[in-house]
Amino acid sequence: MSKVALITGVTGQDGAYLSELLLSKGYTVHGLKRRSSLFNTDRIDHLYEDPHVNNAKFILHYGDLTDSMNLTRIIQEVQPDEIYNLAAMSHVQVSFELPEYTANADGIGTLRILEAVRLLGLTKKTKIYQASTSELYGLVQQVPQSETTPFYPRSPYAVAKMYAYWITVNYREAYDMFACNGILFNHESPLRGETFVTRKITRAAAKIVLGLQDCLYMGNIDSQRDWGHAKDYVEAMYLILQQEKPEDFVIATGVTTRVREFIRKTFAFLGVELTFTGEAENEVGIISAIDSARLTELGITEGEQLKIGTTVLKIDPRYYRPTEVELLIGNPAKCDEKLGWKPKHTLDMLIEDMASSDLKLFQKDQLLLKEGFGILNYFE
Ligand code: NDP
Ligand code: GDR
Repeated sequence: MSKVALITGVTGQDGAYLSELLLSKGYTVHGLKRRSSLFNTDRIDHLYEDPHVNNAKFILHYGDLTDSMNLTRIIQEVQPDEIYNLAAMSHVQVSFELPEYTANADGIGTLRILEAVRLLGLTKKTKIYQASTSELYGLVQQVPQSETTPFYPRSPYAVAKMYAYWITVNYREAYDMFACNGILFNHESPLRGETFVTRKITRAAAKIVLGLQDCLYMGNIDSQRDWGHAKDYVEAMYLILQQEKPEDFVIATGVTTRVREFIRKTFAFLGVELTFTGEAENEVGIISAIDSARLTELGITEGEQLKIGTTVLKIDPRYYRPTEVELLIGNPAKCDEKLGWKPKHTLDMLIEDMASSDLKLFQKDQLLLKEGFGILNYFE
């Protein structure tokens, strides 16, 4: 009998990679997706199976973390061996604008799943993975951050996730459930949501070199993040639920990088050298060299504004957060020792993957525009 997994947040970045991984291991995968007025399954369309076919291995259900009855019914129907609770309002800055909803979905949503498993009498059958986050560490207490570092959350998102973290620990201890937190540091990919910083940068850099965008507007480019590749991180999620004992794990690379360095490396990959000048809100990024051979190698038809001396990056305080998390660097000692997990991608490999994927995406748009089909109309 193949194992059965239920993934909440299946339409998100991690949901897509985790579905691929579990299907490749022979699981039957049930996914919870939200109703939306437009299709929201782009990231998992390649996994779609016609529901009219018998023995489908990938099955989607409408659901929402704010609806207890819906969650209880689906868990009852699916009888999962493993639940991966990945659904969340996951944008830190947006959580300042939607604090109550974030608390409901990200905090109480986790309780709803744990309680459903308990009430349905599945505590001995169903293992639960909770998507916890390095944002819990917030204001720097000690670095590198490990499983024993104290939490100091700095956003409504992080505070909601802190509730989710502790309620997972509490249900494990109170009801002897196999419920674990993966405290994952930032992980990115070509499937990353467009408004997270890495994807915003790789998209903008690709558009700028193709002449489809003039300028990239950024917030705090001095914060530091421990960035890994989402493909590697979903393997860690799986491994956490395959352990003998339920435990919480930090998943990180152990390397931290400033946002400005991510920007510099992305442009460099695309053949453009950026130099930063000025202070604070007046800081700008200016093109200081162009590697024409590299542009040709990448098939880039240079945009007209791609000239030395052009300003392509400005700071917009609109993107500053009311409270910022300045420095994240994880200590991966425990996941290395107990899970045997190590990241396979370096930061340079991640940037290459993301920037080449976005370059291809916008080269297609450039071609369509040249042939008179469509207009560029992306909200940033
Ligand atoms: P995404 O934002 O890409 O995906 C979030 C998913 O949750 C989407 O499928 C979204 O649906 C769904 N969702 C949002 N609100 C609800 C709701 N109320 N009910 C049901 N589904 C909902 O996030 P990631 O894939 O990057 O992250 C996965 C999880 O891991 C999240 O919980 C995130 O907070 C956490 N995390 C992420 C890290 C990262 O660096 N990526 C690091 C640490 C933790 P829709 O597609 O309809 O919007
Ligand atoms: P983060 O990711 O807040 O770490 O949360 P994000 O990519 O949004 O920000 C990283 C850092 O970049 C700075 N920054 C900007 N961020 C965005 N989004 N847009 C900008 O224009 C910009 N300019 C500078 C931010 O201030 C921040 O310091 C992510 C999410 O996936 C969470 O769900 C997850 O829990 C954590 O990672 C770990």
